[in-house]
Amino acid sequence: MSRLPLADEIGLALSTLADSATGALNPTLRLGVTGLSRSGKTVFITALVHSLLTGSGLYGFAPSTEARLIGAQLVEHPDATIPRFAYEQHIATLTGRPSQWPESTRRISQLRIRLKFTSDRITRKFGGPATLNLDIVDYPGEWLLDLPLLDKSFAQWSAEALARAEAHGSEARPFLDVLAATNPAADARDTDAELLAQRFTDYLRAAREDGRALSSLPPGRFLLPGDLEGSPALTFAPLPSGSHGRNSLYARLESRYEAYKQRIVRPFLRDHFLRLDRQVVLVDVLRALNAGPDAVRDLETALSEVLTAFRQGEINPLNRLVSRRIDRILFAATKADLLHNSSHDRLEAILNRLVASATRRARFAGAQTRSLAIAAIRATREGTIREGGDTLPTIVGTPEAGQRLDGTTYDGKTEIALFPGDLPVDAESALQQRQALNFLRFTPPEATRRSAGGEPVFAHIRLDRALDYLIGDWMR
Ligand SMILES: Nc1nc2c(ncn2[C@@H]2O[C@H](COP(=O)(O)OP(=O)(O)OP(=O)(O)O)[C@@H](O)[C@H]2O)c(=O)[nH]1
Ligand SMILES: [Mg+2]
Repeated sequence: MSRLPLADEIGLALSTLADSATGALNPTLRLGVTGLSRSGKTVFITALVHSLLTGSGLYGFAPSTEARLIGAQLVEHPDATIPRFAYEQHIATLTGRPSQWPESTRRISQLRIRLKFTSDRITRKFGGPATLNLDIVDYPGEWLLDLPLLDKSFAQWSAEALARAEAHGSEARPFLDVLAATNPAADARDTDAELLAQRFTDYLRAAREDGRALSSLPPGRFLLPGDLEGSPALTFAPLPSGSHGRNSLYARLESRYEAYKQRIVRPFLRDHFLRLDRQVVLVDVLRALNAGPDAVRDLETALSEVLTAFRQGEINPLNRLVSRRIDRILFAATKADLLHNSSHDRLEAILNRLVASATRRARFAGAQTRSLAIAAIRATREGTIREGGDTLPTIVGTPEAGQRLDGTTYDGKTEIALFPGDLPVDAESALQQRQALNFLRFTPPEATRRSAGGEPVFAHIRLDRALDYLIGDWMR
């Protein structure tokens, strides 16, 4: 991956030094939470913050079990230019009547939570409570898929993108047809650029929506444009290379591609990614298994591409000296509550298999990694049913309106117990499985349990362990 220009490097170095100067008194840990669209980022962060604020359900989080966690509080984030993670709004949605899942989010956002605790280090034990600022940054995994573009010229990226479009066939056809009728060497006209970009974006969207390609098609902002919708930096498309003049359509799109890299991708790298200390990558393995082997393969490619980003620190020697560096990565398979706990080990094994090459890279770059099957908020509970002479493990919950199983369409109000099926014992055969599995989506639970402070309590699976791995050692 390419280096930052020197001015950027120095700027980053200075700001990192400034961070660590104030950091001696109030250490700040920056935790990145990422994952492809709908992987569970918003629910994960909301549940994590909620359990820290209410001190509930944290049995596997050492500072809590050792009674060293004194309290947690949301505080103003020093960076006033980044949207705040809408924690209160998400909690209100989840605890409303009826309770609902939070809305899909499309932008980066962050939140600072200040944790007070007693250190168990002998050197600090008598020095009064310690403080840790935990900055949680929620950003789309699709943005990570853009980082490899920094190393690619327009010609290289175009060649790859066009080859992929040809292979995708029908979804790409309208784009390829417009492209065939376009002369890249002709004088540039905005209307041509807009039409090409529009068809190209439609194709990326279609490729994702049919469930086969979950992800691996940059540029990421074409699918999640946010405020940039319609701006020139997002109005380009791949073109076949050939001879062309300075005023040609080719030259125009090439310069927009470069603008996309410089104005969108690089600032994300510099201002966000390179400042993280820890990273959690959420993976919706079950959705990929639902969609079948093509989606699984696509997810695997996307994950290893996402993870090339984590080599950044290794490649850039100046960064290694002065900037923070991600030293722990947690891979979490989300929504484990859609399975009975007897299948959780298998889910972890499949996740391990999916992130194997990514893990090797990350470890090579000096980061520790771990994989966990989690549910940030359990939408189901476990039970058993008797069928014939057998007792089958079940999950009990309310499928979302419109979910279908064996010819029944659910209304979003009826609770059912179902045997969700087992994942295959062997991860490899789960990934090769021809027949798609069918995991239903469930409505969020009504939060009926209350903490000592009267706050709603959500059940979860291993959210506390995830937290312990991600921040526990900073609270020793
Ligand atoms: N059963 C169950 N479903 C979950 C859980 N977490 C998330 N979901 C489901 O997954 C959906 C997406 O979760 P979000 O947290 O919004 O995912 P996201 O990654 O923030 O999605 P975008 O903002 O669209 O990128 C939710 O609407 C729920 O249907 C969980 O712990 N258990
Ligand atoms: Mg979200």
